[in-house]
Amino acid sequence: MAWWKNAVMYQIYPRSFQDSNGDGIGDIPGIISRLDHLQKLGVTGIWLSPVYQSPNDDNGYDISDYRAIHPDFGTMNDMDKLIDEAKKRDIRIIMDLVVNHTSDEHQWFEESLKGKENKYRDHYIWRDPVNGKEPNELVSVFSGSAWEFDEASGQYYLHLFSKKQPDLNWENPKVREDIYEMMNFWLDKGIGGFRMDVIDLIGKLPDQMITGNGPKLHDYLKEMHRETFGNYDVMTVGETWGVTPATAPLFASPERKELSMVFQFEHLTLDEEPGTTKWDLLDLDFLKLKQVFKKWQTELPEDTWNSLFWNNHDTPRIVSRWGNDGKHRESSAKMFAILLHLMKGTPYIFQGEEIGMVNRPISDISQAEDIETINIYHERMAKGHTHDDVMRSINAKGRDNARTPMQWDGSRHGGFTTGEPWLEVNPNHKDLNVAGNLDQSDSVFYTYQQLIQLRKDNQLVIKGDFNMLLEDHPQLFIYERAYEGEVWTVVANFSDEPCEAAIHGKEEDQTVVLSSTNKNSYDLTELKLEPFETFVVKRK
Ligand code: TEU
Ligand code: CA
Repeated sequence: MAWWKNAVMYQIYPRSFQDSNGDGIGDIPGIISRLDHLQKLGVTGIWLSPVYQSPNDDNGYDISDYRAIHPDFGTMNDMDKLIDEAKKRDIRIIMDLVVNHTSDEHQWFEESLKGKENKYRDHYIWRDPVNGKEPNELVSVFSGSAWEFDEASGQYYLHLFSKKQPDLNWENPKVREDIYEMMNFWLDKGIGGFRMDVIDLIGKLPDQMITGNGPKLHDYLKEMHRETFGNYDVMTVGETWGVTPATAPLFASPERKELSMVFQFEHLTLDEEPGTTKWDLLDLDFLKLKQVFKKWQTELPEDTWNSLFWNNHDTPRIVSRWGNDGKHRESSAKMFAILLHLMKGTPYIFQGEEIGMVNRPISDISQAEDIETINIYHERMAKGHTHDDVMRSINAKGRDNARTPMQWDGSRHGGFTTGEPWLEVNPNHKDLNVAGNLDQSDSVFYTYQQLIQLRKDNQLVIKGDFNMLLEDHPQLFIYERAYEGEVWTVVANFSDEPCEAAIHGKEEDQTVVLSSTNKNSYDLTELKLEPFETFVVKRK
């Protein structure tokens, strides 16, 4: 079986993981110094958010040199050492591949700007004005038009993200050739694969207002597989915001020879008003959440692998979002962990999730760092929203919530840096940190460690069938995994209220696999569950 089907991945946002030289910015030597933490947790792959040369307009997702390490993070020698030190601990490094766009400070774009005759002009997407204005209505994810006017040439260039992130023109075979050459440079270093940033956008046809899932998208991915990672024992995971169980096989069915798996986001869009943006807040519909997970666990073809995640560097911390970051912080953090890690697919842990880190609210936009947040604040204030209304949306969904520095111990700045951190460490680090988790035998950390070990020890977790129970129950999230005559029942009280229920007939030969409240027996005919209490029982 492919190694990545047995893997548990850990995402590192390098800027916020561990600073080693006191400049307040996380770096690669800092990551190397924390590999033993990851080995103790039991993860087998690290998805490393970008560490390449970048002006940091979008914190590294605006790359100006794909083959150079940003000096804030260290040197290429440090990068080679990280790959090597991780490998010694049976951990592979998955690089972040950001090829829908580059930075406007990339040499290709600097050439492209020199004029219509330049050989790099068509590395990007240039269009003439229409009636003296932007070529069409395409908008940027980071607010405003997706077209930026260039006085010198009298043309607009396309940027689906910030204006410092011009979109590459994937219809140009030279672009594809240059990208594949860069990918092979990294593959030859022995990396474990790629996470592919907004990869469903590379088939865009901007003149037809097509951005995601363009007609040539899969031709490009097949070509990429053939020209690069298909020749190595590596994994690839595509970030595909609009994917469904019907279209996921187009990316991830092995016979397609494209990707290993994709990130789907359907569960993480349930708390926004349909057809609007993440800033238009909606309470979570719990029954819809269960239906989305059931769909993704049961409707994918047998050969199409799934990814599993609650958090990443773009999303608010799940404990704050749908759990309880007050008195039930630990129990809700354990609930999310148990529910996700016993499902079918490769789980991804975002840094700090393993200790139940939570959002860090701000009161003024000057405390925000993320371009997306800053832009939406000004856009909404200009449209007449109140400060409190916009700050409520930002505190609920802003990306800085995920990016506050890792909380290693209760010392100043949480042990993240001896300097001044680039982004404030959550003040709760005094009581919420790795060191404290390691000293507490029933901590969130040990729940994650136990779940990762269960996955390693039980093929049922990898291969078992999935069946949801009590789908319409308003509080309980219950599913079963069955494999070779063994059945595991996972029961979660997905609420901050106690819950009483009968969910099964009397089972004699069941044993408790895991309990978030350390109980060693459960009577499924008369359950009395505490808020967020989650447990797993097995029977033959
Ligand atoms: O994210 C894709 C993306 O669109 C996110 O920005 C997300 O949709 C948005 O934050 C939700 O409001 C990828 C990277 O993960 C993200 O960090 C980058 O900013 C973006 O692409 C551009 O590279
Ligand atoms: Ca540093």
